[in-house]
Amino acid sequence: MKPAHYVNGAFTVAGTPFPLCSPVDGQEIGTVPEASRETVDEAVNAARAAFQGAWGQTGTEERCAYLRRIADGIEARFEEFVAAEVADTGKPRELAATVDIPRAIGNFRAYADLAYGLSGRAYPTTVPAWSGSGQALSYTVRRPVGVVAIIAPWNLPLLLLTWKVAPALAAGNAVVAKPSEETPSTAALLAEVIDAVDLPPGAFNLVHGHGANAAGEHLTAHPGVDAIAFTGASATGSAIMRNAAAHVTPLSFELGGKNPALVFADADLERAVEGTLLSSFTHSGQICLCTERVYVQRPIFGAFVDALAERARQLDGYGPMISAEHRDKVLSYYRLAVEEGATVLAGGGVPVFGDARDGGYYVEPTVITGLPQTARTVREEIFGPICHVAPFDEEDEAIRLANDSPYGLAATVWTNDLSRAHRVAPRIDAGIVWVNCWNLRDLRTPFGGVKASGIGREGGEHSLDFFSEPVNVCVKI
Ligand code: NAD
Ligand code: 6OD
Repeated sequence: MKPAHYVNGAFTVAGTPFPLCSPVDGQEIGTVPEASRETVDEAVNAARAAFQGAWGQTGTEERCAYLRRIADGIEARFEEFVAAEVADTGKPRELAATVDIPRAIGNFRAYADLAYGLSGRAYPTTVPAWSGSGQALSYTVRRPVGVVAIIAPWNLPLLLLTWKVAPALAAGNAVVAKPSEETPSTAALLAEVIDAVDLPPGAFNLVHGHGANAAGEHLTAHPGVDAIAFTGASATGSAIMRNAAAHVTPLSFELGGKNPALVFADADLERAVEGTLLSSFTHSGQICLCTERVYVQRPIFGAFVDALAERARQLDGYGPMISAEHRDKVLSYYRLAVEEGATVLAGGGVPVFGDARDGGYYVEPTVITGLPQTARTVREEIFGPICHVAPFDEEDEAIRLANDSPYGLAATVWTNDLSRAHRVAPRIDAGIVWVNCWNLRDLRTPFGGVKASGIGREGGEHSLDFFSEPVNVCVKI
């Protein structure tokens, strides 16, 4: 694999190449060009020219047609996209083929529909005597923000990139996108699809490379960027914010999480166990929405924790951590948990497969108990297949424990008591609360976090709001 930058409608591999390694066996599978500051400049300048030129002249209908053609183009190369996502991330093919790539296609179709269906507001206004009396009409139109920088992480590479690219283009912006250095391949394929649908040159640009002191930082600190949409770690968000402050660049941030699950004694036990297995271990815990803290009401604590640990021990076919560095971070938390006094009920180490995967970055699905709420393992985002299970007695206590976190992205509530579900959900510090389910995503709904988990909301009209500026026009009649 040799992913290329896409700048001003042309592919280039300018820049020092760095190796791309498979997380499955650690072997090199390709090289990626590191975009220099000059390449980033070219991309931003191309985006500006497109915004002021042909792309800026397009109407909503035309842009929505482009989005639909991009969706069709990904669909036509579906297997290639799936293979590239699996190669970069090591995730099970099933996940890429049922979530990542279909959702990327869905993002373009959803934003074509949403942008086409948008309407402005109008306010008939009575004109005061001092202004001449009579009537006026105030109405709101949207205009694109301009050149937007989009920075994506490695866990759901194409899904999360297109979740921003689709609304940004739909709203009429010109885009410079940077995927994670760990997972550049599906973004590079997306550039090929976009090239094939003849989007005006410069409307979409793609640069590859690292973050700090590299392409990501050159892009987000660039004075020619009018808005930044970023998904990644909270610490990276702080670094981007510092750079963005210099130009007061608007930000949309989807950041880290330490998501709680609350399991009440009235819940369907089996459903709660299977749901928690899914929410803690899907993609080996490398989804920002994954559960890392489980609070279970005391009467069912023993039965729940035994069943969850048993099911975690049975898991197979799971994927690796994205990199050796991330595997080492996750394993350092496995060790820390024990040092902090945890009881390990399942996993806690590195699996031995007896094949090429032993050269990869796997860790075991892990269930622990026995830590105080103050333990670092319970407070810090690990982003791996581990959850800590603790008991609680009262509903208020469960809510207090859930909210006792610097993060506030997502939460899951397991209960058969309808009143309890409605009572508890809005009291949790989170942007998304699932009741008796997890990661059920209607693309029209708001998505985002509170506290250190983010700034703003994406999803549905929220993304279109970020990627456009409302202008109020007041006409005296
Ligand atoms: P990361 O923050 O290390 O990297 C994300 C992206 O930012 C990459 O493209 C990287 O190159 C770039 N980057 C890094 N430093 C930068 C800098 N100083 N300036 C500009 N760009 C920079 O995150 P990651 O390791 O790729 O992803 C895992 C993290 O992302 C976890 O914390 C996870 O919770 C979070 N995440 C959040 C969401 C969400 O929707 N809230 C979704 C997925 C992942
Ligand atoms: O499904 C989505 O729309 C979405 N934004 C998922 C985010 C997952 C974070 O890792």
